[in-house]
Amino acid sequence: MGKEEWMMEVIHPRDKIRVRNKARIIAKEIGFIKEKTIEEIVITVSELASNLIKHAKGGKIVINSLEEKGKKGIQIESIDKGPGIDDIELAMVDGFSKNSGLGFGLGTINRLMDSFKITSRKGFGTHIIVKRWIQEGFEKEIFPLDIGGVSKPYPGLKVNGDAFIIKRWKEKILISVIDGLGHGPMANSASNIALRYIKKNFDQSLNQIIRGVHMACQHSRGLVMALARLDLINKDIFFTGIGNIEVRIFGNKMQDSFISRRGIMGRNIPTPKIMKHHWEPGFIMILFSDGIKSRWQWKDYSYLLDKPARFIAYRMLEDLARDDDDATIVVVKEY
Ligand SMILES: [Mn+2]
Repeated sequence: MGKEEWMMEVIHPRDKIRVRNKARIIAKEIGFIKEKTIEEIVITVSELASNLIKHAKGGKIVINSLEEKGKKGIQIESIDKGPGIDDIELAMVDGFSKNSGLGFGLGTINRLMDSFKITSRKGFGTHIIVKRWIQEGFEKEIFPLDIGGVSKPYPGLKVNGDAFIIKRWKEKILISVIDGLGHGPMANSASNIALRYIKKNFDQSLNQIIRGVHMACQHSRGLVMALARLDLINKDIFFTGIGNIEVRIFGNKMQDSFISRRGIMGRNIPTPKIMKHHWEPGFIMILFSDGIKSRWQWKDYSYLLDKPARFIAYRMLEDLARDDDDATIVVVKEY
């Protein structure tokens, strides 16, 4: 299988640059042509390397070329003897925002690759194997959307009162941005209740989710939240929300902005209003909490349109995060 194995120890942040560059070269040698695919392979390697540095005090990245029934592909392995992963299922939730905020979820790597295998034993380390094939025989999605978000806590704090979740299933995607009132541990525990509820009940109606989270967080400090459900077959977006999470859509010479009805989930909420929007080609949709300054224009960021959604979100967060709140931004665009 593995024709030309390449291995590197990854310990120091500078090693990341070397594995990124090497991954790009190997991907091209194997025959990957599409810049977008190569970029996704580089992102995957880069994130695996970051995880090794951050969570395992280093480890190994192994890259192999694959050949199977005339198909060619790349295999990337990450091997460490670190502390292992407590809750693989939780770590795999696509877009699950950890308290550390800027960590790329394993769910994202899972989505970028054709196959993903992880074994982890607490105290013994983690082994991840991912594969990506050239010219996959099927489209992974009916309507390929690139969705990425970042969230960071109030400057200087370790826990984040904001959170976001991106859940894909069948031909649907649910996105939620959550802001626990204030910041710090109480805000964090409020938004965790919402995350847990949504993780379990992502396929309920938007109304049911609002009501369910409202009930679930009665004894918390309270939170505000926005939900967007994308229907990938009809290309429709449905929104709802309570409180000031803003959703903006930019298209060719158009712009729309949605602000949810006032209220605090867990305390007092009005009947949620569901809004619908049809997704037109070239749209970009941005959801953000009030830790992001609201006075910005897409034209100042439109030069980033070709970059991955998460990269755009990261850039905007860097630019626009207020210094007195948790901040979250999620970007939705077409591939
Ligand atoms: Mn806030």
